[in-house]
Amino acid sequence: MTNTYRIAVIAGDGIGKEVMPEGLRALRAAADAYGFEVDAVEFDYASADYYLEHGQMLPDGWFEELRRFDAIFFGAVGWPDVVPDHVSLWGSLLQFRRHFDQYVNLRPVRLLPGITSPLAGRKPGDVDFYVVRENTEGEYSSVGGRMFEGTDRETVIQDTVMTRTGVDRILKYAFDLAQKREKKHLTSATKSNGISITMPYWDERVEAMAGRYDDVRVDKFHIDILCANFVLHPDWFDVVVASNLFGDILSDLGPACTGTIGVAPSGNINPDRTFPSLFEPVHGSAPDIAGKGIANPVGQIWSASMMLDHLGETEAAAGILGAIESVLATGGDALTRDLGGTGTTASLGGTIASVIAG
Ligand code: GGG
Repeated sequence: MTNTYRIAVIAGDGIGKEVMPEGLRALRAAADAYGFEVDAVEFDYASADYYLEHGQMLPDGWFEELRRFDAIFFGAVGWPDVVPDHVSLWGSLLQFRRHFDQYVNLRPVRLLPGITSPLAGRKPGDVDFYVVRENTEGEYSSVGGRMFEGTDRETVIQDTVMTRTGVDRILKYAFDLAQKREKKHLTSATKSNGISITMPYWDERVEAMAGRYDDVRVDKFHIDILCANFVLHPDWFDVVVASNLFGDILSDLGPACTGTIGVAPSGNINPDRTFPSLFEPVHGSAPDIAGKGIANPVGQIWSASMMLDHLGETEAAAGILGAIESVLATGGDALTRDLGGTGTTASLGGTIASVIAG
């Protein structure tokens, strides 16, 4: 019997609307080539256009509507000329992550063939690691407030929230991942000298978890020197686990060190599968290049590969990644400008889809 996957498609804002058609083209090419079906339903919410019309980012019934899907395929959110960035993010993507308990944000960092790393002398294979970002709490809390607004005593407070359940479950995911990999090496990021309550707590939980994984080598770094080491020694890393904010920063820095953030994918994963997981490129809506048709679609296409892997279509997932690698390695006119080519979003997406089709 042929498997059919129900996918909720939300392109969002800016270049999300341009890279999403290429993600779908790759997904459909993989479905034809590997023998499964995709039932993709597109939604216009989680976008500035929807906000302009409705005064909110999501309709009231979004949770019941989206929970019935096997996965959510997402583009990008943010159009600050229309909606302040914190309103659009908290009104959409962060609701999905929290209500669907997508507590793992898994972000591969890999130097792909054909891409010149800005780091001298690095070649594919030298840089191949995962950032595992805590995705439901931490610094991304809405706990806090403003007082004495408009006076000299104006005061602004925002708390970081770490729960034992929240910290332990992301550490367990990261340790399990490290244990499955060849290097079996886990790096934990904190800033426990300066942030003296939550970050030492994270370190304590790392120590406790490490006791259950004798075969995993553990390093702990402060975030500042860790950023320096991403640039100086990206080959040191295997699985890097970090809080919500630090993980977000590291997962932009990592792909930048591998040439372009345009290729970076991510999975917002609910490992317990109680709700759908969400797959999206790491990049945002990029208002500076939106509407020009030049955005790199690889992050969206690679996210389709991660989504299929999560759904159990591992051959198709590998097929998409293989097609990305072979097109990038061959180079040529189809590549977008950030990859040194002269191509468009559609030319690169079309070339990758035709390789997937075989
Ligand atoms: N496709 C990812 C996206 O739209 N990101 C917008 C953004 O600012 N995200 C912040 C975050 O991932 O925490």
